[in-house]
Amino acid sequence: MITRTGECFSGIIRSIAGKQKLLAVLVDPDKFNVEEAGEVLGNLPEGTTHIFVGGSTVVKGRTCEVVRVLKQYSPLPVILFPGDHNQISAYADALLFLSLISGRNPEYLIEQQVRSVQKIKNTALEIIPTGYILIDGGKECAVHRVSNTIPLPQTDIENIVNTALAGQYSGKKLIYLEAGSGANVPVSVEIISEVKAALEIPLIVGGGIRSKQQLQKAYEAGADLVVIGTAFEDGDFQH
Ligand code: 1GP
Repeated sequence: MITRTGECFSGIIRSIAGKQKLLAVLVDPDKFNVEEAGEVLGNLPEGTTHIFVGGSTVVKGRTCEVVRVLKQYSPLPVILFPGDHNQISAYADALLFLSLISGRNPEYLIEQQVRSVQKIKNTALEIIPTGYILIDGGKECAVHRVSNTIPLPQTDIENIVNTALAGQYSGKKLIYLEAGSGANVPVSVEIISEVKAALEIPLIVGGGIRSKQQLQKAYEAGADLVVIGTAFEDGDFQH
């Protein structure tokens, strides 16, 4: 019998209760140079609390290699944020068990999840059920292309709030509002604040956040955890 600790999720809950905002840097395994891991991780933005690992399309086996190196160089929790069932590594601390609940494609609502079970069931990975909501970030993003689902328009706030609540009512432990990697426009503060006001579970926001001002605005609107990928890769968020 495998024991799953639940430490990552309880840590998130504790931080929120203590009014601490959380920051995850997203590592795309295909773009991460393991030879430079020490240097890259030495440049994490101030206040980084988590490392997320994932990409829309990743070469098979690459995630495991990258996660092992990240664990070697960093004490931070490493959480899988997989684009598909091949991006699962037992060396990570936790897995965002994502369902793309803004879309209606069964492949990303349940098929990928069923296919991942063989890879998860004999590991001690902490599994965190997460409702993943794709929102229009002003340009076609990889999630849109790969999942073949249409992002929700930023103007349709009621539908976004209802989708987040449907996720909570279905037992998700986190909701992730995603504008897409490299989005032109991040999720608006209006959306973040309305979703946050309706939800009782933690809220993650990512996609297109490129400056400290945007990060601060997302926190002030109610994001509990913000994810930064492209801006960190481009050196905008290094300290
Ligand atoms: C993408 O939300 C993340 O899944 C991060 O997006 O690369 O735009 O920071 P960026």
